[in-house]
Amino acid sequence: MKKRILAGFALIGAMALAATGCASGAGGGTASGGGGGKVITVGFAQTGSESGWRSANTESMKDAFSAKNGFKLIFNAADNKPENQIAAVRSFINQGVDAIVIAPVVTTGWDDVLKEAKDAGIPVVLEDRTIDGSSDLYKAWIGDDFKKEGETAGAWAATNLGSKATNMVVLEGTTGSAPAIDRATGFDDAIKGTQIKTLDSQTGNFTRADGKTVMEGFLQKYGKTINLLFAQNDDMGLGALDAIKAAGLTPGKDIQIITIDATHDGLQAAANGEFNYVVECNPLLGPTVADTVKAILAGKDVPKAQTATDASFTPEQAKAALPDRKY
Ligand code: GYE
Repeated sequence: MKKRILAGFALIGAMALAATGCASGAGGGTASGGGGGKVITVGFAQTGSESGWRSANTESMKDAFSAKNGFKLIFNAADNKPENQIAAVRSFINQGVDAIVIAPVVTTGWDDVLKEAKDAGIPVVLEDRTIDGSSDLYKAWIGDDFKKEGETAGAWAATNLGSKATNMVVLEGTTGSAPAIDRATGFDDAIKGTQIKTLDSQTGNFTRADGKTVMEGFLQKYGKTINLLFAQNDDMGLGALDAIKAAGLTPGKDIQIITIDATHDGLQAAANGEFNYVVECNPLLGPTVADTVKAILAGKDVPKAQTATDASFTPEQAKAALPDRKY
């Protein structure tokens, strides 16, 4: 059991996670759902449904927080609006849930509502995205290393394009979200001192539709001078493919493309030669989040941060990985 929980995760922090894996075995906690085989009620405040990554993450969470595993899940998708998400968390507090899990849309604005949860004695676990502010306000975070993903993407650009004059455009994720901030930092660090110049960088909100629209604008403005697109997720890159083709250019050749997520559709675009490099971001966080919630409610110590390990794919590697791709 322990091995399954930890597979693919690097534990940061000295405390080992001792989870039990079945609801009836999670006894010992004082929270109502923490023991004695009682159903554990969990409110999950998801960002929305902006991308293929998000669909895979929602599915993983719903599977892990299933009735079979001893949970009652109250699911909310905030349509990527911070105010909706905070309202959802407040409603979970009012309903007196046993635990709250949040995939924070943005990093800021969390202090008040997280204090309210703490005062109500409801533990909060963050999944996927991180927040700014005191780490006393939540018990644990489980997610991916966005800065490292950006660095991996930028290192590929630096190695393959950095020694010749290269004009890059960037499609950013949701403004103020941890992955948009940290992927940009990681990428920029990695291309420092190279000949890659950023012509423009705008948000495409992690969606295909906005990725296409913003890329159309870039193409109108900069035309054939663009050599490189860094899309901070697959979906924006996939939307941009339509814009690039409509402009009579060949994606992957006239404009090299780097994306992050490595969903099935992203890897397919790489296998087709349209994406040149794809960095993985593992969305299958549900089992680790569910086991962490159970451990907290059972009064056990849990690591403050658990980070998934992420691979990266050239077109050849994407071709090889596709048949077994789970999302
Ligand atoms: O990369 C993007 C999604 O927070 C890591 O959010 C996640 C990001 C992911 O919409 O596709």
